[in-house]
Amino acid sequence: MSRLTNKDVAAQLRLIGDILQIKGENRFRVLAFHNAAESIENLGQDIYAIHRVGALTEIPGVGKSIAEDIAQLLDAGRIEFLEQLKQEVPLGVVEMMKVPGVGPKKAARLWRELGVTDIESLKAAAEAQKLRGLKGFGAKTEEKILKGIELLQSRKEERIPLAAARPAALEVVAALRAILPKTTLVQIEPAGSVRRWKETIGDLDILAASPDPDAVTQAFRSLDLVTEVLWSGRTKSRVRLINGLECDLRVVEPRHWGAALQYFTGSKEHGVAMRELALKQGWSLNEYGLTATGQGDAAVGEQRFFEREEDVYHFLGLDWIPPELRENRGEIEAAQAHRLPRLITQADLQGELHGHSDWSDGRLSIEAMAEAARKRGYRYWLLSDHSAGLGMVGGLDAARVREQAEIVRRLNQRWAEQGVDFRLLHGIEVEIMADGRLGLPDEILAELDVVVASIHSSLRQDRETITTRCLKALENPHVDILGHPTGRLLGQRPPTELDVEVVLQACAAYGVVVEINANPARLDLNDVHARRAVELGCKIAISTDAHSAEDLDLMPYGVATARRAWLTPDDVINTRPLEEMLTLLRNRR
Ligand code: DGT
Ligand code: CA
Ligand code: CA
Ligand code: ZN
Repeated sequence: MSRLTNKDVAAQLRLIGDILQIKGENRFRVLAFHNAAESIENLGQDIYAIHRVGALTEIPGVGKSIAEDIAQLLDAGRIEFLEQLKQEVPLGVVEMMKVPGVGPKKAARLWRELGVTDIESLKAAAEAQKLRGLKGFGAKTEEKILKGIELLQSRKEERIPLAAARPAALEVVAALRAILPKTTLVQIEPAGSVRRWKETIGDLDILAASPDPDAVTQAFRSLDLVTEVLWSGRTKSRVRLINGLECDLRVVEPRHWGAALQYFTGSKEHGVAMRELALKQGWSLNEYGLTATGQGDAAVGEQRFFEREEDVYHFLGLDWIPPELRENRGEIEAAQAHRLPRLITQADLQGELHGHSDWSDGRLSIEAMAEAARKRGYRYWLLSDHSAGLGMVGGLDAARVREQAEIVRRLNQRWAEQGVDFRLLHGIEVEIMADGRLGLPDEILAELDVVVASIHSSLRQDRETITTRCLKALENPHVDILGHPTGRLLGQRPPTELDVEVVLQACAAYGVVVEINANPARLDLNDVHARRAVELGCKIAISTDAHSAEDLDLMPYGVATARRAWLTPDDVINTRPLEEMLTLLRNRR
């Protein structure tokens, strides 16, 4: 039997309460289960440890009979009473209570009188206008329920791009820091998928440490950024923000900060693996700390708390694991062997290798873009406007490319005379046309410092056609970098059918560098593909594909994707000084 968390136990008790509610049982009996669930979820201790010393009834809200249910669950993996209840009421009926506008009474009647057993059949019944036949239900109720189902289903699927979610989380954190003194708000950080820099976000999770949780929760609920308080207790609350995102806040005592941050950063899979590792060492790990199980050296029930997250990892014999790696993709084993990669950081980058000016679809002049890149500390920047052959207005033909070359030459000359350590590289983002030919002839490509090739047109070709098309382009010895390989736009356009594995193998064989496009709408390659690319022997370029000065500030999203792909500075060519980078490109085949 797998070990349950406090949260799992709470969920089972809550389910009992929910079923009793549908059965129309006494309100206080229902409340007893719901309160016990709440109390166990907020417990500062592992429930197994409490059970072992026979102290379940000492948990607030847990009486003798509920304690027996919990004991059954912990010892035998199931609660008899709940098993019986499940025979009586289908779980789908309980699920129906999640639909806004459907409470226990309605759910029970829909089930008993219409034979509706889950959300899907409820939807079908409402669409067939069968609800209005029931006493007390009208066309209005029907409509409301259908809307509720739609809302529920859209909410479930909707994930927000990180670039929309992350600033909101930081804003909440900053707003609370501004209101509360440091003595009240000892710590506060975004946790969950935002801290892991996952490319899309389900909801925001913010963790705070405070000796006065009420004050923090109060302040949180009354922020201007909050439109609706969805749920609020003393240490936990959930709100909707003005941008529509839902945001959880959890407040813990400062001595629990380390374990809580570890827990709420996730991912769930990483957390599960960490708990298994702790158990092997005789400790039960939860969001409060470690409790000795008695299987190791420490005495049963002995506890360890950690003010710093690093110390949780260190205590278990691991190096601290950067949040971007916490997806249970081998990071725990690597941390145990002290073999975690030295992940790339923004500071490692010396320049960028993909960007646009107003010669194609960028907003600024060549000089202004180059100056913007220089201001951000880069030593080089690749001007790579679109080529003709893309069916796009302003795509550059051979003559325009040569005109640009002259401008680039003059700018570089000026910086050299002024002793400025910056070099504007001249390149192109050449279109890989539908048949795999490139948008400009070879003799022009040969004149450029760096050639980025990418696909923007005929994106719906089938797998074989688009893969062959891409492979043909990669064979061209002038192609240095494959830009945003899959063409996806997060939340707007799916990736092309491209066979990424085959294309990455070709890139490795030809020495074509693969791009991580840092624009948060793209993040293309994604983390998984980028990791695979390096495994196959490819080098990576991380670039923002900037069309304006502000776009250059999107680089952290690209760096995060690279970090989630386990990349070191050595895997990325634009960490190299200019000459070394160019030599690498020249000698690659
Ligand atoms: P999201 O919101 O879908 O983008 O992804 P997360 O990772 O932010 O997930 P969320 O918001 O459900 O939970 C936040 C963190 O809390 C999660 O990363 C780990 C922790 N957590 C939540 N539920 C569980 C659970 O059932 N087991 C474990 N081990 N951890 C959990
Ligand atoms: Ca979340
Ligand atoms: Ca959450
Ligand atoms: Zn571009």
